[in-house]
Amino acid sequence: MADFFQDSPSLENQYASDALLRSYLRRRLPATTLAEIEPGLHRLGERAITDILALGDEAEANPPRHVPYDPWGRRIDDIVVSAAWRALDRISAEQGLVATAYERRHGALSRVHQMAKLYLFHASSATYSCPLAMGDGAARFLELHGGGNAHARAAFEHLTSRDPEQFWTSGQWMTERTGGSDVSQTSTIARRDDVGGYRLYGTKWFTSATTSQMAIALARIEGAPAGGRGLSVFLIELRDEHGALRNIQVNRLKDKLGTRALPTAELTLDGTPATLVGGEGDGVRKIAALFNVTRVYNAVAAVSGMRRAVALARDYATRRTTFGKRLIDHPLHAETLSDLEARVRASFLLTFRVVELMGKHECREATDAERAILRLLTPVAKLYTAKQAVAVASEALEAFGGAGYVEDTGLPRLLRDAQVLPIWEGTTNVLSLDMWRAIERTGAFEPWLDDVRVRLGRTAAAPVADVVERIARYVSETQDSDRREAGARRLAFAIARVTAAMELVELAASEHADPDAASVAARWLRRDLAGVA
Ligand code: MFK
Repeated sequence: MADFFQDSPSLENQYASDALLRSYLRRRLPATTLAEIEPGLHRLGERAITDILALGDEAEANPPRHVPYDPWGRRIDDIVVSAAWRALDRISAEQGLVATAYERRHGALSRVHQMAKLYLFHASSATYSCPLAMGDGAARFLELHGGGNAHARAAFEHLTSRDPEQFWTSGQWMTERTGGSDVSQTSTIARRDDVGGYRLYGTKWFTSATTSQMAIALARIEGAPAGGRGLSVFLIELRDEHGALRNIQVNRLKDKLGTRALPTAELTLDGTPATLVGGEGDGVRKIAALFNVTRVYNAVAAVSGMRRAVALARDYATRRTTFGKRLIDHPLHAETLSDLEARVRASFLLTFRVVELMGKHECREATDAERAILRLLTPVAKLYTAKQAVAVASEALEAFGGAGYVEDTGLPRLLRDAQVLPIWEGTTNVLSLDMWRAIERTGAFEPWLDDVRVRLGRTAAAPVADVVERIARYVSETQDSDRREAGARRLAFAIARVTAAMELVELAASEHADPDAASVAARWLRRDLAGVA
């Protein structure tokens, strides 16, 4: 019997081989800006398949460990992470994965630059993108609400530093045992101390990136009213000058389905010193500045993971022979891969539309209408891309047959790590309701509708026009709140698909389109818009 060994899939430079990313950047960035940043993206695209990938694999193979006591019985609650995890932190700082957004060297387009870097980094990073997401969200929160507070200013400088010795990431401590969705039930109490600060008492149930230097936490100042309005936002520096946790006990690390390199813990705060930021009360509204950033990271992470899964599946299809020809030459397999490619592209363009608006908003260049569209599309992009990420990862694993189900291929991780994306940072249903909140409280639907109609006037996309009018009728005719709630997810998906359709069609029609842009847009209009509203 002849020996047969299957070639393993391999990856090319993640920037050079990503035709969509490159055509998107050509279209969106002035030529001089692209010329300036492209060498860095190319280098990062190479590192994403060499040293960063190796570090991500090493961090995954050496997950964090909780060491509650030192050898002599003192409670220390050390969380030991791998050298690789620490190296990913250094690389994040040096690459300016957060700093790029705040230096604003390219004005509003700095967010596009930064998220393009994150997109290249995430899939190789064993989800180091999580501490970065929360650090970036914390930076944005402090930028908006920090005022003249010296702690807040110092923390902002650390979060946005490129110096690995100075760089901080942050936790985001909202979730308690009562749940991650209804944070208005937060039971952590803040008591005033005698030096003008606060001490926090309570249990935080799901704190990701617990090795970060700081955290942004919700707590209720003693005597404040119940509900979200009675909550305030606090900045915590986790360790004292000797490195000891400040009255924080690590109860245990979570044993999670995926993101295994990422330390996620249950904590008890027992008099933890904290700085009130942004004044008393309205904590949920204020911390939204943070979680609206992490939701965009979630979407970028989703498209990054999808891109990786499809890149591997596509490469494998050129190496694997079945029934007398390569997988890629079987029309049904090729059709399956094209379908996945369309979903990645739609998700990417939807996400980067949000990134563009976010950059404009942060640089105070967004119009009222653009701010409203940003408010609407942030939950929509998060929920839609997260669901796509799970579906695409699952289909990509299937494209490897049994190998996709075997751990040492590294492939099952794609699915395990995707599954967190619809869960954290707001589930699909919670975010669908957030979309309605944006429509009802911010009047965010009409600006979106007007924008799509204007763009439709410039582009031939009849199927989109038809769906848009059905969505408009649905929103104006659905007044009953139970019916609104029950249909929220379908509406969110419809808005996502239409927004993606516009982006796909416009990119295909532009001089910067890559060779696949037109066929992907046509596929989207023919197949993926059908029956959405
Ligand atoms: C790689 C990617 C990495 C990501 C890493 C993350 C790891 C971290 C793990 C976690 O921490 S997961 C925890 C995540 N938890 C959430 O995201 C919370 C999910 N739940 C919600 O989002 C709920 O919708 C919400 C808690 C906001 C509902 O709370 P309430 O108290 O019922 O909200 P309410 O009363 O409707 O709104 C309070 C105020 O906030 C209102 O403002 P006003 O008082 O001025 O009217 C709202 O308009 C405002 N608000 C709510 N959501 C907003 C918002 N403003 C802007 N944007 C939003 N999205």
